[in-house]
Amino acid sequence: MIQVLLGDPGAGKSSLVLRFVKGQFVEFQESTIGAAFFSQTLVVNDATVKFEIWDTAGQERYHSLAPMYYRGAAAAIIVYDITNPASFDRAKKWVLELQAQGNPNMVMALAGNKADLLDDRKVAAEASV
Ligand SMILES: Nc1nc2c(ncn2[C@@H]2O[C@H](COP(=O)(O)OP(=O)(O)OP(=O)(O)O)[C@@H](O)[C@H]2O)c(=O)[nH]1
Ligand SMILES: [Mg+2]
Repeated sequence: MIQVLLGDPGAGKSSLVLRFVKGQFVEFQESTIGAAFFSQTLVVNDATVKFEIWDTAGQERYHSLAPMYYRGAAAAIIVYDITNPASFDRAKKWVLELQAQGNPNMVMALAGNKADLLDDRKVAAEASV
C-alpha cells in the first residue's frame, strides 16, 4: 500500500515515519529535501501489509512535486502541529487540493501532531477542516 505524508514544514512528518519504521525519535530532525521513501511490513489481522511511504518535504518550494507522490497513493496522512495554527490552515489547503486533484478512492487522515505539547495547544481538538 502506497501512502503519502503531507503537511507544513516542521509539523513532524519525518518524525512520525521514523517512529513508525525505526521506533526512533530525534530532537533535531533535518528538514526533508524533495521527498524521502520508507517501507515497513506489518502483520495486521493475519494479513501481511507492506507500507510504502512517501515522506514529502513541507517547504513551499517543493509544493509542485507533491502530485507525483500523492497521485499513486492509496492513503494520505495530512499532518499539522497542534501548537501552530498556520500548520492547521495549511492542512485544510492540502485537503482541498487532494479532493480536487487526488485519486477519488484515496483515504485521507488528518493527524494533529506534537500531542506531548498539550499545554501549548493552539488548535482546538474540535476544530474542523
Ligand atoms: N515535542 C515534539 N516535537 C516534535 C514532535 N514531532 C516532531 N517534533 C519536532 O519537530 C521538528 C520538525 O519535525 P520533522 O519531522 O522534521 O517535520 P517535517 O514535517 O518532516 O518537516 P519538513 O521535512 O520540513 O516538511 C523536529 O525538531 C522534531 O524533533 C512531537 O510529537 N513532539
Ligand atoms: Mg520532513
